[in-house]
Amino acid sequence: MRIFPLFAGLVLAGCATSQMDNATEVATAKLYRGDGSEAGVAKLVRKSDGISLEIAAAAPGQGSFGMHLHAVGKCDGPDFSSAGPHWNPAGKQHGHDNPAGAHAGDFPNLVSNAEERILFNGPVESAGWEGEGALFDADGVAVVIHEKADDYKTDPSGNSGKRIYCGVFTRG
Ligand SMILES: [Cu+2]
Repeated sequence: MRIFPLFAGLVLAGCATSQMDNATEVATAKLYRGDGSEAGVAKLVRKSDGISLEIAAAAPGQGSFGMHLHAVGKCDGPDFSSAGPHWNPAGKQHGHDNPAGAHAGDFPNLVSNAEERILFNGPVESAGWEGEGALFDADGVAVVIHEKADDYKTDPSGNSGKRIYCGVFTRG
């Protein structure tokens, strides 16, 4: 009988922990073209098993398009240079095919589908959510989609050309 209170305590502790772990936080970004029109939406979703990035947007055309998280949550058109370089808290070079890579903000190319949409859902590797060096640091974070495919190796931008969509993530 003496084991029961201990067991109950463990169960309660387990519940409290799993409720915290299950708390989902979502940050949303409307994607804008350089002319100010809306192209779609992006989400950063934080769950107990990590952070993921979701994209649902009109395709800019047929083909593949580079996509990255950029270091500054600011999307001033038409060129979106205000979003700064790729999000890179670890100070690496660009690209998963680069021996000195990759940026934490590097992602696979988006590919337009038969409905002329671009859809993506994938993990944000080794990312913190909030604070210095995390996604939501003092200057925030943006997602940028480029006019060309990322070659996954050319530093610093994967030779992916102009920035054609940009979105600033807002929490809550
Ligand atoms: Cu980019």
